[in-house]
Amino acid sequence: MMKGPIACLSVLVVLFWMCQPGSAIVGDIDGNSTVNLDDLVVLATTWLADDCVADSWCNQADIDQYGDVDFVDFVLLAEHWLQAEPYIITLLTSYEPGEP
Ligand SMILES: [Ca+2]
Ligand SMILES: [Ca+2]
Repeated sequence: MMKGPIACLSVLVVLFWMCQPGSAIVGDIDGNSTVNLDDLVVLATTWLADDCVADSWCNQADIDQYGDVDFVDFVLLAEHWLQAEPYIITLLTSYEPGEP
């Protein structure tokens, strides 16, 4: 079991990670910590949109944030296909106060 400064540093790293908006995985369009078919569906429904703007970026499907959803975004998603954040990060970031 970790104790002392290393344990405190580990807690700070996890808290810092939790405070970051959205998923850290490129291609995780829906922000559920996994790059899978759900993200591909979002990309497909906005395919070839060319009016993507800041904040929404066409429902985050404009992964490279160049203003359109095209093959570059598809390649970025494909490069990270089936990647997932470690379970502990998913568990901590999905916690809702009041849950057991
Ligand atoms: Ca996802
Ligand atoms: Ca794009």
